Amino acid sequence: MATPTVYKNFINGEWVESKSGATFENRNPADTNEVLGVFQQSTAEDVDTAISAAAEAYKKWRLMPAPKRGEILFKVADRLLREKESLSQDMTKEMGKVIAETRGDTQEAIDMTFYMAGEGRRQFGFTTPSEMMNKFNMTIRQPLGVCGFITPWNFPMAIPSWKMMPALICGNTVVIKPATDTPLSVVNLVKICHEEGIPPGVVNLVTGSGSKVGQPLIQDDRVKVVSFTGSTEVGRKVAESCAPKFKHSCLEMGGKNVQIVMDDANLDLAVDGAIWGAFGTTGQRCTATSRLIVHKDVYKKMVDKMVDAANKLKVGNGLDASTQMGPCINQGQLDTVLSYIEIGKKEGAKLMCGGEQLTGGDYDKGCFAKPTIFSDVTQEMRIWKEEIFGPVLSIAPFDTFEQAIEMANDTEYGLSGSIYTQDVNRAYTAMRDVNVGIFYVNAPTIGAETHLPFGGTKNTGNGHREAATATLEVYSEWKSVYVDFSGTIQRAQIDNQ
Ligand code: UN1
Repeated sequence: MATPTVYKNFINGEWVESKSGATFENRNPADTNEVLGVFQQSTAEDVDTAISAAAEAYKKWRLMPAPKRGEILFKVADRLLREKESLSQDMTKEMGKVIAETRGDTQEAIDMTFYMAGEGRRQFGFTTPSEMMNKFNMTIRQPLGVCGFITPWNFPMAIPSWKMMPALICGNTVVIKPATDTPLSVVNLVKICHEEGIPPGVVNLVTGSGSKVGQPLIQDDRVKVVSFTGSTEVGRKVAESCAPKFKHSCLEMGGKNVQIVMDDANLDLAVDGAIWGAFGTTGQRCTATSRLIVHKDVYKKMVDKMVDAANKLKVGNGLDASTQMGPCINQGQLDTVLSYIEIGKKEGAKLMCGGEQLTGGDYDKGCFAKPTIFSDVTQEMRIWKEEIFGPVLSIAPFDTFEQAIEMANDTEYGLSGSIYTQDVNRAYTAMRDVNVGIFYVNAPTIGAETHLPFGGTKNTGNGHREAATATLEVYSEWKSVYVDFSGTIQRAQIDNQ
């Protein structure tokens, strides 16, 4: 077997080894014998060097006119577009999701980069009349400094781009720690940023574990903004470590997303939506559909159709274009999925299909689970309440529309929700009353677009949004500017009485 490529950290415009001398392997979850590369097992010392580089580079980068920063991002976006296929192939190998989906992930990064490049000529503030004579008022956005990013493995390039591109266009510099399961996609992204003209020190990459790299990154006083995507449990710790310093943090965490199916819904469309929402990305999206609630009059029919469709899904290596669902990201995640299946069974939910690991032949090389459906799930069950992050769907019946809304909101999370109905009044009522950050009518819970705010209510987030112009609030602060050209002292609230 060929010796695997060694990938380095990227600090101050150079590829460098970790001072630790230690490395870790990145393996393909569809074939764990395949090592995709060896990455740096970095430590606090490497993080410190990267933050110093970012802090130094900030002095110049913040002063580069934003449209010029945008010109560089346009080049980055264009290059991502040209290399979309190879980037997506790399991503499927390290993450496992099917090639059509990794193309979508790369496309999401392209969209975000083009979008934020355009923000170089916007980032609008406003002017407003002063309450005094001969005085001019306006607002401008200002960057904050070094941003520290901890990014997940389920969207290996899209989510890093959601954080990096707005941070850069606002004039901040970046240190990113990618998930240990998917560092290659971030190496690829950072390499392109560098080669297309992002100056040394503006974007830095340090690979390694949460405890040795993530923690020192978020605790460093020179890091002014922390953006994290991952579990609610870890997000809470990130928030706690940012709080004493009043460090800004943008947290994008768990979901337990619901699809409501009314009795008047187009059932086949609802089935397509729920299958894609639940089993797309092997259920490993924060927006994945994990609860399907169905009006009692169409419940049996819907459950039967769902089971039929789930049983037909072709599970396998994502590089095969005919595969519809890839593996779980790693053995640990597969174990979590299998343990939730046991929990569901013990709690008395009805296992309708799946319910086990896929074995035999090539399946034995990877971390494959069968698409799993439980019906008759009740609101006390753990599989109703807890985020599983795998191909496990819970289905439950409801009686009235009001009950459906109550059930939809019966969760600690609030990321995404959806309703299938032909009744416009119910669609709008659900749109208003389901407590989530993203809502769909006659569409699945997954599939957000980059120019709309992305994020959730309750334990899903801390009030911030990623994507769209909403994310500029994370990466810039408002400065209100007053210019007095009266030549006299004018006292607000006093001299204008
Ligand atoms: C995530 O699951 O972490 O809306 C992100 C979607 C994708 C992004 C999901 N565009 O499903």
